[in-house]
Amino acid sequence: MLKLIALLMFALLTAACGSDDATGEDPECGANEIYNPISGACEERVRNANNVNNVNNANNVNNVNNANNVNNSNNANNSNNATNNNDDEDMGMDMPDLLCTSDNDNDGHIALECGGDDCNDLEAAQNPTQAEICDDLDNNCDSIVNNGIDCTFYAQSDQKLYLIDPFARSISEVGDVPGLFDMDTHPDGTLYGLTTTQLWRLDETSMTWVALPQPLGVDIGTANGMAIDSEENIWVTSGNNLFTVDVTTGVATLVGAMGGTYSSSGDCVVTKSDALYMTSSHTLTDSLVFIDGTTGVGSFVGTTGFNDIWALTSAWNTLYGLTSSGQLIEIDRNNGQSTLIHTFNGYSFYGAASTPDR
Ligand SMILES: [Ca+2]
Ligand SMILES: [Ca+2]
Ligand SMILES: [Ca+2]
Ligand SMILES: [Ca+2]
Repeated sequence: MLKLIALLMFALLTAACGSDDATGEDPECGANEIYNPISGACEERVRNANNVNNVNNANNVNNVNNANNVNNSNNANNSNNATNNNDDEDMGMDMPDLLCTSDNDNDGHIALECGGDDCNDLEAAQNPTQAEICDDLDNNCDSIVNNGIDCTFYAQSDQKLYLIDPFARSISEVGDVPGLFDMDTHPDGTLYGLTTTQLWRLDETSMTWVALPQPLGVDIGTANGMAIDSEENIWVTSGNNLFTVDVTTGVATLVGAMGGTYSSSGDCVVTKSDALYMTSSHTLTDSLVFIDGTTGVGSFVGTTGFNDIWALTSAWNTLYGLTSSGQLIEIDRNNGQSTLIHTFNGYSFYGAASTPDR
């Protein structure tokens, strides 16, 4: 009896295991057959494609194949790109390639967007081998304009000394001045300043102004313009007259009258080629006047469109003017026509000075 019960349990277990056979394999099925637990019979394996699991597997296989196909497709494209950039079918890549074949500004550098290193292929003064200079450009293509160089000149009110960067449109106060009407830089780098009766020089060590041994010595009236050329001549304009001042003694000498109705409005300046100019208030707006340093005779150049240009300086091949109302302007020395660069609100400029190397 016990044995019969045991045999019945064995039969039941065997039947249970057979129905739960995860693999569907049956040792009595043929090599190309698989046991179907639902029908309870062996069936050809090909028919098992209908089995839900097998269908999923087949889909998975298809998906993998599809994924591979996509990759293969990409690989094929990559291969095409690597071997043939001028493939006619790849229009998106062709346009920059054509541009890349030329150096538009002829500075020897291909444009950045074409794989070169020229940050501006339309400006020859900009490329990685260009030295940074004082202008409005990032010459060396490191994304910073005028970095690593000093692009300032001196400017003054009647009491304060400033440094102005005309490219950054910035101003900073660096010291005091003793009521100067104007100033300029000597070729040796010393800054000289002028009052109506005295020449001064700046001791840069102590940042204090020192009066020259003697007063100007002659009545120069309301002298308001001063400039120093490369031969150490100090020029002073006052009304309609031109003077020179001895840099050692500080004594002034009359050169001559300018003639006409010219009247120094606030400053004179020498260019790097020692041409002497001043602004004159004899016209509705200030004019630019050329002065012959030998005779003192003036020649009208043109009107500026600005009033009270009390400071002039020549730097970086540009003639700058500053007005009593804080305007920074650029003056065309050929015709006097001027453009506003920036207004420093709250400032009143009396003089300006650059250095000889500018
Ligand atoms: Ca270029
Ligand atoms: Ca360039
Ligand atoms: Ca730069
Ligand atoms: Ca620059």
